[in-house]
Amino acid sequence: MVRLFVALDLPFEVRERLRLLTGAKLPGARWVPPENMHLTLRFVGEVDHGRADDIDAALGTIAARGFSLTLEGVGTFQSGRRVHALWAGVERNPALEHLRAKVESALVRAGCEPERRKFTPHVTLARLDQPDPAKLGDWLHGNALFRLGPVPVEHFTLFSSRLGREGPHYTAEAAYALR
Ligand code: 2AM
Repeated sequence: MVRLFVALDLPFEVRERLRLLTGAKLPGARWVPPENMHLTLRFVGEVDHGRADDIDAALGTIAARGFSLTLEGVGTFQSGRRVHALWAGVERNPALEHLRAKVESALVRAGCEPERRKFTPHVTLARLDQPDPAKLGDWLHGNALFRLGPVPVEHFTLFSSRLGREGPHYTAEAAYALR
């Protein structure tokens, strides 16, 4: 079995700029290291190797144009009253939505269950465990005007993920060009 997701990897300079948002003294935050930063198009989860091959083949048939995107703003994900992640957002982008829709139909063709959750494009910057509300508020306020772009998108990537004691380790299994 292998744990997969489809994502945009981010250019080195973009991850370095995002790194400047991380590392603040925010008790309860586990900051994502720059090498792990990405924009998820679709989480797949655990599949067997046969299904992984089908996914790779289906993603390989996608024809879509390259585009650019702009990262914009910061925010949090919450479940109930628990704030569990900090992210950088993405300016509205029809080309990104179009690519996401193509990835979704390719995965369904490859036998994956349809994704029912709404797509909220973001780059996760930290996972949170009971963060200090005042410090979290300061961080959100201090980075509210964050904006970075244009970021060129010339391919998308199928990643595998291994969960280790030090956090997840992502490996690019295949990249698919956009032209
Ligand atoms: P996140 O950035 O919001 O945490 C690899 O785990 C990627 O898949 C992460 O970027 C993660 O999004 C995303 N993902 C989406 N749904 C997930 C799930 N149920 N479990 C783990 N990761 C998920």
